[in-house]
Amino acid sequence: MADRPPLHRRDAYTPPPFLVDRAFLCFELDLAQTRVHSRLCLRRNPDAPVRAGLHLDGQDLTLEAVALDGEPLACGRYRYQGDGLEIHGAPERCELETRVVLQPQANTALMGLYAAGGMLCTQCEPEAFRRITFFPDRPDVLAVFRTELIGDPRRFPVMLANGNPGQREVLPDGRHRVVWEDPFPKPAYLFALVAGELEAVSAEHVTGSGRRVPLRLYVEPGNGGRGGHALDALRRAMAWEEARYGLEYDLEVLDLVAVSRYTMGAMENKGLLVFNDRYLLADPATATDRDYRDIEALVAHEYLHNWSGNRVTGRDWFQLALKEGFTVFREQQFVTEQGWGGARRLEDMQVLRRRQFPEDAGPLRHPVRPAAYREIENFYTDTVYAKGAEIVRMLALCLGEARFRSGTDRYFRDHDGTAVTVEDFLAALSAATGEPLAGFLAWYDEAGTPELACRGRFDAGKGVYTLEVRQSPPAGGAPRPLPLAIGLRDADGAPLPVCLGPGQEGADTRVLPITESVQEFHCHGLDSAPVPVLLRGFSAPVRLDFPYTPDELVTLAIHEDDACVRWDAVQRLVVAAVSEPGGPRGQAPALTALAEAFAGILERADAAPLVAAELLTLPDAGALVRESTLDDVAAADAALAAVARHVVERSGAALEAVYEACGATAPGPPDPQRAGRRALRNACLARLWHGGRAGAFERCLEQFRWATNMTDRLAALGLLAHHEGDTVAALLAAFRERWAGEPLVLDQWFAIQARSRRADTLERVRALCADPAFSLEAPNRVRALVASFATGNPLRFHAADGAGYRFLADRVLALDALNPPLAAELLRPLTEGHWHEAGRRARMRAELERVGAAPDLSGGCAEIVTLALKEGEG
Ligand code: B3K
Ligand code: ZN
Repeated sequence: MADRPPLHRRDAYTPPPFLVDRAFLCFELDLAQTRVHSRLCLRRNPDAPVRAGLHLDGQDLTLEAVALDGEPLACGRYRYQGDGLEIHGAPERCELETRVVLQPQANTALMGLYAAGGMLCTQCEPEAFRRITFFPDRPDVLAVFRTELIGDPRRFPVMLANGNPGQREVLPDGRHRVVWEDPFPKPAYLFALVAGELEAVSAEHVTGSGRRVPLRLYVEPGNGGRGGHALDALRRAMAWEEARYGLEYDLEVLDLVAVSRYTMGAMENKGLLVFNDRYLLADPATATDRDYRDIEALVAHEYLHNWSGNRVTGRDWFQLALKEGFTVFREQQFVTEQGWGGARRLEDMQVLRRRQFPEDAGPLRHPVRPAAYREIENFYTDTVYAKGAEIVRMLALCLGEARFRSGTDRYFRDHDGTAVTVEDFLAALSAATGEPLAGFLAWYDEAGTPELACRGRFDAGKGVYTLEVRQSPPAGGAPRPLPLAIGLRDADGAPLPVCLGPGQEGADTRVLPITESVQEFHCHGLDSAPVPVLLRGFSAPVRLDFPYTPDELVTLAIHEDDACVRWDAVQRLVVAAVSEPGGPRGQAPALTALAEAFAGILERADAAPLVAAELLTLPDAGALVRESTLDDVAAADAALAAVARHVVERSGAALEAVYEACGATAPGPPDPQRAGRRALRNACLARLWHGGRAGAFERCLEQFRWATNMTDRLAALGLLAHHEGDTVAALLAAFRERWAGEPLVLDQWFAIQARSRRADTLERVRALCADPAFSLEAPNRVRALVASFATGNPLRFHAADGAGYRFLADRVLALDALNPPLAAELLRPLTEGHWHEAGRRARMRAELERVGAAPDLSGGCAEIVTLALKEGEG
């Protein structure tokens, strides 16, 4: 294994020795060789306790010249090695000029400045500005940037950077020059530039205070027609933030750019949001409902970062959740309030339960605010993002809407233009509300998922139902504060008021403040023992233990209004059904109850079709292995198949009826109703297919042939692709030919085949790796094929002989030389051995060891291998 990167510790923070007041950058753009001139106005930081020397981060830069206060520096006055530039004897205030050369076209890591097709773009978060020029590349150094771009007008007719557009001119040599001024101090990770032949789609937002802000979305020529949905979402997000948080956009223009070669989803650079084109461009012919929804959410997310992240940023990367958790929470609020309601909250819960809880229980677990890291790229995780958002949600729920808003007002006002910590955030909320919130620090600083064990007892004489709540914090820590939202229902599912004191007014939902290890709550005025509805709206990210009977779960699954509670009830029934003694056939009560729940869900599916679609979707074998006592994927898959058959035996006709009733829907951007009908229809189709309903294959064929939109077409093709034979082979070939010119659709073609249940899928995936349309240099394609196989096909990825693991490890090794962050992401499924029986566990471990032994392994992959192997030893 290569040398591991050093360990960074949160408690070792020291303020930067030098600050940068102004940064003047000039780029002479060229795909092969870009020259960067930088002039930094530096000054010693009066708040730095130690008088350390001047060090600027820099990586893989070809240094051509360096000057201090106008004088070229002799060799002995500076040292450029490995991680940056050391200036000896720098005065208290100085101007440092450097000139470096970059090779964007050779940059396959897609960090820093790189070429994507014919255009140039940047990605700097977290630590890639140092691949562009020398700079104190840490988020607590905020500078005012002026960026000058010079380029050939034929190759780079459009040249964008952060801030407001300034002077523009044609130079005597024919190149053109554009100046961008960003008046807001920002850390280097928010720097961006984009240049190329791009087409703009424009719109406008008029802010609450009456400023007209032109919005421009830049795409490759010909793609202009696909930007409408993103621009519409952007305008809604801008208006929403003004109304909900009282915050306006602050620059004269706002630009968004779609890039086809982009490792992540998007980036919130100040005034210049850059997106993976998959999350920006959509038209009714090629995009699925999922695509439309992802675009709406991500455009809002990046926009909302302008305040939660840009105007107020984090002091160091340990505080990443300060901007990400808060922004994900605000994105969730926005999407929910755009009409997606409970369906979005259910998705949030699924991310926690399906991805974050396992992460928090595995070898890569870490606190929302880690105590230490080696490679910060490895910490853009569900824990930081999704659990980080849950903490903010709990704070908002505990404080109530108005008080939470007064707290966020205070936070943005007091910390505008600075880099702060989680403590500062909690202190601002506390100061504005008078509420002590320090207890929430444990949520940020301790890993693991707390468990709430609830027990109820009914005193028929008094008509009182007592709920006892016991909290077990992970690793035996102190109890954490959390809001437990509860309701009550009678045995038929009718809602009962919750009265927490004799004679008190009842409410449908009450939020119980949990602060101790054991607490009791008394619900008064009841005639009979109620069914408790616990954790409504998934009010806290905890595991819930309650001894529900199968009948009670059926009641909740069918009659409860809250999507999260309903989904939880169905999952409990599924886990119970596959674990029942004697297998899932026969007189098994959980299985019978599950079938009854499905029948009831289908009956009232109309009311919330998106939610119903989720309720009717069974977990896959991988999720089941994590959530039940089964540890053999093949056995879990077989158990699920048996459950699916039983459900279809009981509800086949109802599934067909709902399928037909949803009917074919017109194409077009999905509103919740239209998307709901399509999702429900496709969930029914999947159930019929998995449950072996006669005629299901033909129904899939029919839907595929006559689909008017990509959502229905891909749903059908995804099921058909499980089949061998000429009919399906011909369909797949025709689909590929029809959509060959649409990379985003072609990604789906790769993904569908990677997820196929066919016994020869791994062989076919290997063959697809050699397809001319596949490239390890295209992140979207790599995810479509390799990640879809490793995370979307548990049955074949976890083949007992370990061939799936070997395949993944080989791809990781090949990719690591090109794009280390993506390689580290792909490696993660190999760290999940602890869920599996000994054979698979050993095979995963062997592959991890093989990856770990690679001589030039990146620091990111090395960190993951080390953590996973260390855990296995224990
Ligand atoms: N802040 C970026 C993520 C950067 C990831 C670097 N590997 C996008 C976002 O969360 O909005
Ligand atoms: Zn973000």
